[in-house]
Amino acid sequence: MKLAVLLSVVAVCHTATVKHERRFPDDFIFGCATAAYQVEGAWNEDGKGENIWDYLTHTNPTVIRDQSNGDVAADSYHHVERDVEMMRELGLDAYRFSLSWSRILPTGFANEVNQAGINYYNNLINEMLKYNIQPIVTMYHWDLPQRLQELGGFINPLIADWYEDYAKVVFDNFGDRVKLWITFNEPREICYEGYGATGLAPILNATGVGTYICAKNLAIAHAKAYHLYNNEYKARQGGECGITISVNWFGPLTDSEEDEFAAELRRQATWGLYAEPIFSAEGGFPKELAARVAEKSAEQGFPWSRMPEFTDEEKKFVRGTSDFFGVNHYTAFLVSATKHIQQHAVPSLLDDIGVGSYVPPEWMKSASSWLTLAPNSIYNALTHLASKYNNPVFYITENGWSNDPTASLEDDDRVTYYRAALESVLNTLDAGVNLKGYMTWSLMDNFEWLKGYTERFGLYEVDFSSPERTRTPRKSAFVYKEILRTRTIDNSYEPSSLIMTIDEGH
Ligand code: PNW
Repeated sequence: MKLAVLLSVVAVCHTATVKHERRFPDDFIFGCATAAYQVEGAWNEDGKGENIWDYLTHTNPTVIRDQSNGDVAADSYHHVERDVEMMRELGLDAYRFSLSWSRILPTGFANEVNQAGINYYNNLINEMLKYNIQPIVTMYHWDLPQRLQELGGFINPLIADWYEDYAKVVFDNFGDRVKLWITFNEPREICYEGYGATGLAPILNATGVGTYICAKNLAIAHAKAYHLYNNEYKARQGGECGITISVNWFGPLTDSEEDEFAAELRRQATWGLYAEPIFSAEGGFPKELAARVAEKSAEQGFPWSRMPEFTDEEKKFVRGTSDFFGVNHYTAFLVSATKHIQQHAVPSLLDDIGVGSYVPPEWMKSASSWLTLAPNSIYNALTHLASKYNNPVFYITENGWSNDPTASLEDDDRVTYYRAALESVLNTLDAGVNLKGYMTWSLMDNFEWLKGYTERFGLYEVDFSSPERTRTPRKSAFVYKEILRTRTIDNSYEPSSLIMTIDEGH
């Protein structure tokens, strides 16, 4: 017995001395993320107005895989205390959530402010601040007030003014306590999936046209909110304002010049379209992509390029308007100029670039068709962005893994994914990238857009059949908590049970 103890002590000391432990800096911000429509529920309570997801799910339920909706979702509107308790259990530094525009401005316009909506967010923010959990607030996560959609949504250039009016209400009400603002979550998903395809509301499917118009109007709306904050609030409130763009990694399938260029075109079409006007020195849309769309448009008989241009004045107004680069990162794809090419609608963004993409079968698969575990993809994406855009401050504002609703609480695949992702974060930090924080998607299971409740991303499982929407931590929650507590990744750590507690000081 004594010998066994001694041997295990020796073994522990031995591994501790030989293992070179890489640490996350003490001021590195760890958090979790959610979004209003996906968790809040209370879709028509206390004066909230209708938004495009209420409208889509109610009028066209068959487009949702399980015909569900976010009417109740995880019911976070009624569970502020429990949600903050989970943040304390995990020991989070920050929580990223989004504001529902139509909960705050039921008509979309700033003529009428819904005080009950303001109260809900005030309660949430104040409850978080009691425990030193920093609010990171997304001002728009895909839930446009339906009335504004009827006026054209992001196709109407007036969206920039409507958005600025909304931003003012938001800064006035919450800016005393919120120090990190994200104007928009994922312009690509708003503009491409929403306007250029059928992946998200309003499923407009204006292929080859809608995406580009939306991209320009959204950039200007973002810049208006940024300038408003910078000119009228920043000195007094002292926060930062930026944008979050989805940046998956697109590398070349081979090292041929053709594949390198194909990958570059794919990057420009997927995130350059949204990043370049804001983060590049020259401003405006990415050049090779703009040339390609102009050429294709001419071939197709359009009297103008389907991709609008920014005037010099607009370029100046938009460039440099982000205090940080928020990155939502999940996965990677390999891009080829000649292989894996598919047919696409004409005109469309994918037809414009005409490249193929490939996912090696050995990359671990999630419950989501687009999501695999790609090796070191955070490092690949962030080092690329850092060298392209002069190493701005970065936050990873989402990163996560989906599994099946029937999967066990012992979500080993998610644990594997998060450990690999966080190793890649450490590689990124070692390379000198100015990365300040990392947030998982998601704190809890939620309404996964057109996939309804069939794909689960939570560190906490939510029981959507219980009236209380009971939240239960998965194994990944314990592993994430241990990484935050120790600031290191210990691949051999196993939680002794799945019983969660709040550590002292949280
Ligand atoms: C994000 N991709 O969207 C969103 O911000 C969340 O609301 C969503 O629930 C989460 O990811 C999981 O899907 C993404 O194509 C959309 O790689 C598309 C991609 C990634 C994330």
